[in-house]
Amino acid sequence: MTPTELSTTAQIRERVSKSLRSCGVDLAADAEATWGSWTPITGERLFPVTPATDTEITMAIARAYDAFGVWRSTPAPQRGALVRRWGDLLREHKSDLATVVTAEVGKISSEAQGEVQEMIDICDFAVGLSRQLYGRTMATERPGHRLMETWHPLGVVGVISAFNFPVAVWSWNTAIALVCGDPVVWKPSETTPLTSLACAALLARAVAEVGAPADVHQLLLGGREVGEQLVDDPRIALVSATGSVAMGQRVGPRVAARFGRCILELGGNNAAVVTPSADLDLATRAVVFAAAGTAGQRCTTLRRLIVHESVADDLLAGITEAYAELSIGDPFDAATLVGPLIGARAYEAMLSALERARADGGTVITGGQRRLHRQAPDAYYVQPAVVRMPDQTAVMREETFAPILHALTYRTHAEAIARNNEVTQGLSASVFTRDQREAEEFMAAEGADCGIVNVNIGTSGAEIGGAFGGEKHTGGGRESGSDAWRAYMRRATNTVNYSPELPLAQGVSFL
Ligand code: UN1
Repeated sequence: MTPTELSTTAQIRERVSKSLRSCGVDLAADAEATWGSWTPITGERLFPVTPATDTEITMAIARAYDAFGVWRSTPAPQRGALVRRWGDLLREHKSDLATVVTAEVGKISSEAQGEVQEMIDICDFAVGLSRQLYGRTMATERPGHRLMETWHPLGVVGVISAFNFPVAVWSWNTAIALVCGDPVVWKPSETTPLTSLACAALLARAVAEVGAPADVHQLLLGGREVGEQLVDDPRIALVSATGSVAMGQRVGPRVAARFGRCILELGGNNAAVVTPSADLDLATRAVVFAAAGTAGQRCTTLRRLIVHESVADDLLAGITEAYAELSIGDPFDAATLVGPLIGARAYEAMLSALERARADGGTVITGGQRRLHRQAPDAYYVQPAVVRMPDQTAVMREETFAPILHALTYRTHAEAIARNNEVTQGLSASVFTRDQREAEEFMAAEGADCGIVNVNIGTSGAEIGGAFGGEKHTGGGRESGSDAWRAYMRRATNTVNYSPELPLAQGVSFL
């Protein structure tokens, strides 16, 4: 498609500063800072911001830890009242936040709005949850006894979030942690400082308005050193980290060594199986959104297409046709479907993955070219690519955070499931079929080994009501809906004897 004119950096700055002011962020104080925010739309600098110093990091953790003392004894429905107010403010500032997300991440407006909607939705969920932090009462083997469990706040939660979902993932953790009675210390991606300032300002306003402890949420801008302090500090009871497998491999053992808890949301390398009975039109649309949407930069992005040999040519022809129609350009333009990659490294990773795929005998059937580089030499727009692969080679087993869809053919359903499962990552998988037997097999114990398994929808775009996360090298963590809240609380098993006797469990006799 013909590329549109890009917004200028000055225009983006103007939009961002208007949105930030509306959210209550005043950037003036940071005017001299050397660190800062960039926009992938033009590849140019937006605004300088100041990272936290070591002392500020330590003090923020200490303040959150002190706030825990008050927050854990605040009744959960009152904690929910904070999240309700925060959700109202998010509704009011939905387009402000979406503007900053688009500016810093390059996500198209509709997806940026959708991401803010995830925040609003998780707030609604968490408000309801604040009256439903249920424990069970179990049958006890002893007369005159009661056996039950209670759920208590856990402690301070450290949230380390990634650039690609700079607000949603933080809000899943924060809304749930807050109703569970846990203060939050947030280290956002270095790529999205302005987005996080806007989010933190709105939450701070809600905190002040409802009279919650002022230190219940702390934002720490900075690089790796911030994350490392959160990982090593014993006052951080739970580290919830989203990022690469390599990051998780560093974080997991360090937190475990001090017996802290971790929720890890790491890489995905998600596949869709398209069977002979699939509705090919529907599958094509779903595949194109899942593979090319967000410029291939979701952890749930579809990266592997496992298609039955009898429908492969038809399906790939349809996908290629749809790819040719994708408008690539300014994510602020309502007609754009694919915005820029986050930066040069993502582009280089895409080029090198395509080269490796070719060397393995793959054929690039569409895409891979850079776009708009004359207009914006420091920005990285690409034509999403589809590569037909002869086999699931090494490059296809790795996650490349760019819009490359690798396509393979299969013959039997069992083979398709085996292909889905033979990578190390286990986040999300889909099957497109009208055959109930195939759909059920794909979701069964011997089926897809991922945390999210879908039928007739793509691998991305999960709703907040379900638990979000994946198996194997994806890290095993679960966030967001269902009973993911339990990871943010500690369970106490209580046995109460209301009889005058002292019967011992397992029939043991003593004294
Ligand atoms: C991520 O890419 O880190 O399911 C999160 C989805 C979104 C969240 C993705 N709701 O695609």
